[in-house]
Amino acid sequence: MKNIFKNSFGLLFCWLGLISSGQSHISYVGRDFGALDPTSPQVVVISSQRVTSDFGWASGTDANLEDSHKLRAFKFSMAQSGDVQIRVEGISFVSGSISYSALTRPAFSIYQGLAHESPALADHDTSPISASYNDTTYGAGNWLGSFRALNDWKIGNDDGKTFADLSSFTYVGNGADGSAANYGAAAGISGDGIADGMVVQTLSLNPGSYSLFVGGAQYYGLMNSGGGTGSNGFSVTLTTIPEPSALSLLAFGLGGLVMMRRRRSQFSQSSTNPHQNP
Ligand SMILES: [Ca+2]
Ligand SMILES: [Ca+2]
Repeated sequence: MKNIFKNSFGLLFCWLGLISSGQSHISYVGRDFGALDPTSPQVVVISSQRVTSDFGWASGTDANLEDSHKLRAFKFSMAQSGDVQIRVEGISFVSGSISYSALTRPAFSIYQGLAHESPALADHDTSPISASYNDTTYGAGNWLGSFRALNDWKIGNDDGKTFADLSSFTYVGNGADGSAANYGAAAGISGDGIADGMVVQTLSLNPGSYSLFVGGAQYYGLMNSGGGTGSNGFSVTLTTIPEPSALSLLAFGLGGLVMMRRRRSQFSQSSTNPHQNP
């Protein structure tokens, strides 16, 4: 990780104020949270991000999927299992002479697995192997892209020859700003009920490598009026939530009992037998 410093609360902060490039194939460049240690408090922020629509995530909840270019991919790893809080917030920001408005209804999904990374070619929705897989899996032409917000999905690069060459994303969980009134009626959406431009969810994660996809949750805006496009800004914050394990609590409790008994026994020996150790 880069630019690491400790704040006054002793938490580890890593601020990557990186401006991502324009619409591109799946990439984690500038969007790598690094290795998270769920046994210690850690906060990692990646800000000044943007997506090209306000509906990309929500469109991935229905039967015809969505183009993954309408989302942003991030990655991180976990050496051991633990709880991680994911916070995605729409933010407006200025980069150079361009002003970006805030993503109005942010949402995210987390998957085990990573996309191809350099030096391999980047994965994208219309590579021959992606198209072949989507036609076979979802029905010929019945897909806008490869992204699925609430299920496993696969996508490949232009070098892919067989389905074994595809990158696999195994669905873990999601979080969405607002309610069904904005993100639609698909089953399994973890809405936060308050449409305020921010979503926070805590997920228990197993060890492994993870991809986090962020996009907009304005499903009915898309259905009714074609959806909002342009640049929609947001930031992502990952916070580890350490928990003392049941085992360490037990060990702590037993240790305390042993200490108390030892002290009690020393006290009773010294008070009842004052001349034993002259
Ligand atoms: Ca769709
Ligand atoms: Ca919210």
